Amino acid sequence: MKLRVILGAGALAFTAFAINPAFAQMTMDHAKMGMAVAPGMTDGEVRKIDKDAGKITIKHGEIKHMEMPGMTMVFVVKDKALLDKTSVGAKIRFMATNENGQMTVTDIQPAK
Ligand SMILES: [Cu+2]
Repeated sequence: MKLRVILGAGALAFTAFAINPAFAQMTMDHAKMGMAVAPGMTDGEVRKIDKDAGKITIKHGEIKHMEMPGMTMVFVVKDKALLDKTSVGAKIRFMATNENGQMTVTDIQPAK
């Protein structure tokens, strides 16, 4: 008898999850992601380079594929060798990605 009550409560909880507005929202966001802008190079200017930490501070323009407005921020570089390709004050074009919540630069090219 007691087991039956527990099972009943479990089924109720599952139903509540299925009709939960947060769940519906999650599904909608996923659909929106499918229409997201394809990743592309972003314009920026190097403000600071920390080779030991593998970090670079970039004043960047809008990053459309990450829905991020222009700002100055610190990125982690995927490969520290990328930092040898540029210098403080340089105008660059770079590829930014979100790797497990960490804003990461995967490519740096000099701006033309
Ligand atoms: Cu930013």
